[in-house]
Amino acid sequence: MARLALVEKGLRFQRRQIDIMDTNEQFEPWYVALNPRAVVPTLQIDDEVVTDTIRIVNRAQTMAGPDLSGDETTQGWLKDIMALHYGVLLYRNRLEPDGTAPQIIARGLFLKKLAKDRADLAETTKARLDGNRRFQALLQSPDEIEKHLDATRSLVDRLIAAVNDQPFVAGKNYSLADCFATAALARFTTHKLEDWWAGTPLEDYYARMKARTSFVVADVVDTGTERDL
Ligand SMILES: N[C@@H](CCC(=O)N[C@@H](CS)C(=O)NCC(=O)O)C(=O)O
Repeated sequence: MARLALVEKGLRFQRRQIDIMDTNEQFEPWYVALNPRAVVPTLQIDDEVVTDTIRIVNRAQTMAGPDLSGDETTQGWLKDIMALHYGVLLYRNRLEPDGTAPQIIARGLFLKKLAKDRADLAETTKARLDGNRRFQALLQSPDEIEKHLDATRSLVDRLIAAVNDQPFVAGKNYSLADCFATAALARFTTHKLEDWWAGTPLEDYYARMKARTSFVVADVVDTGTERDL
């Protein structure tokens, strides 16, 4: 989402990939100094450090380049698309019969060790361990999983309605809402959910977004596994 906004804005930037899967680079002291919650993404502009995707894209929007502000619905779209539980989509098909996910359990063990080894990260690791426990409980509840799937599907339905009578999600012009919608649709495609919008105006919309140079330049992927994201 952030990369798409920077590319669509025509900004030159240096990309630094943080490996949050294998080496857990997000907890390296140099990165935590930039992003105290130890999450991606982070944008640095000279001495200014911006964290949180919505803040990053809005900051990018203030810079020179095309106006990506869209209409009065843009900020609502950013919030709603960001609020979906992407982890549920990723792990719901990888559960053991008892509803546990090996990757989430391994993550819990990693975080416990990190909490022991890195007193400097006490607050961060505590919040993450709580989140990990909540996530494990959620994945063991089919009703909860269904609730998040329903929320995702409702958002897709709202996107279908939005692009039914206008070319872009937030009006006549390409906006930040399209950066978010494109990245979300790419993720849903990775999880093989394209049937949700097949034969609707959103199919044509996503094809148009994929045909934009930014899709390739920002390295948006809609196939493969989470390691390819
Ligand atoms: N709403 C935050 C979410 C940040 C976030 O949770 N990032 C995830 C990846 S999508 C992350 O860095 N996770 C690292 C980890 O789980 O340790 C934002 O937009 O910046």
